[in-house]
Amino acid sequence: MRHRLPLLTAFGVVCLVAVPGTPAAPRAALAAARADEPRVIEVVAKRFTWEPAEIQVTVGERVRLVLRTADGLHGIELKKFKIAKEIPRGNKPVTVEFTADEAGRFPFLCSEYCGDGHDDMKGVLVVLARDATPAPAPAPSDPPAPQN
Ligand SMILES: [Cu+2]
Repeated sequence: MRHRLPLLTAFGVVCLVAVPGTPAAPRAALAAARADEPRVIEVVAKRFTWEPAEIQVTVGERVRLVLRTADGLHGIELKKFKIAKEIPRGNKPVTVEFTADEAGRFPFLCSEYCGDGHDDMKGVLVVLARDATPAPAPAPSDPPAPQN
């Protein structure tokens, strides 16, 4: 009966090898994280404009605005998405994040008085409906059915 032990050991090794490898879960999680990454848009506030003054995103998109001032203190106010944030002097940007969950044109303005042109310091966030973006040409359909 001594010869049985090596046989059992061999059987065990085969079983271990036959167990399927770990599923690609980490890879899937990484892909999901990438899909959640916000669209990052850099915006510069300066007397008395926004650059860019028009920001375009697509409805449903997660948006991160990285805001910087080119001169003194400004602030962004985008009521539609409940955004109000000071943009302090200096090179350090401030960020705001939101989900553009409704299509339309939404004005934003400067919330900190910055001089004579302050009231003209307006921008607009354009949230495009999904079907408003140019779609790729449709793939050629199946050949027409034979006519009888
Ligand atoms: Cu201002």
